[in-house]
Amino acid sequence: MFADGELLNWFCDSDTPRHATLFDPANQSPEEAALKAKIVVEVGSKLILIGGSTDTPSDLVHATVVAIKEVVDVPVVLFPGGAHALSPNADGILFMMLMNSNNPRFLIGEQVKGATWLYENGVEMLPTAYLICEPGGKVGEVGNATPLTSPEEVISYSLCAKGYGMKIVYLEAGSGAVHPVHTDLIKVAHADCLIVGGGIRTKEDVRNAVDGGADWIVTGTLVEEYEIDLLADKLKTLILHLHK
Ligand code: 1GP
Repeated sequence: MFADGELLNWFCDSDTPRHATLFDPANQSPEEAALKAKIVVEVGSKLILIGGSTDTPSDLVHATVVAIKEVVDVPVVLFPGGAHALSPNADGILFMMLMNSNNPRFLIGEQVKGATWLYENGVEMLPTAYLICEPGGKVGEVGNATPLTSPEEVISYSLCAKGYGMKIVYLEAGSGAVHPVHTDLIKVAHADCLIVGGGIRTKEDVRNAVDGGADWIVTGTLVEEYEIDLLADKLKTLILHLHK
């Protein structure tokens, strides 16, 4: 779909905020994920992210990527919990450093494990600073992160990411978080391309993130919670509020 290096340009180059849908392959069959992916793209989602907890095997991730790629015409990008949850058919990967982790495994360990495989399989790596913000949820616990709570911390971490040449910063409240990342944290982040996710459920949540400067809004739990017939309407409303 993209020549090498072009996915990053596409990812970062937009005048308007966009919506991404996250699927965790552990939470539904590849066929069900594909059915839902088709719908979310039809109502305006511009990117499919394929997540994966620390124990999701690569074959399930791969089957989900393959099934979804058959039915959508938007990029399908990995958003993995580690070097075990990869697929050569993905268009790219959020190649993340969980910068506020206290465990070297999430700072550099999993990345080193996966880098050669990704290079050899031509999966474009999108350099991404992954910052867990309060409340942080399960990913904060598993990733052994100290969630960011103050604008000063977000400024320091995002400038540090800039120094490393990372164009993408992902502010994460945690999947299913009780509340999304606070706007005060979003609006101070330094990033060419800012992703905000975790706990986004309402149009107000979407507006808060966009008004703070988000380029991408990610929702995951929502797609899993809604049955196929209600999903389109719910998501349509959220996507509409990206541009209000
Ligand atoms: C998690 O940001 C994503 O990594 C999505 O979060 O599941 O709460 O939508 P939700």
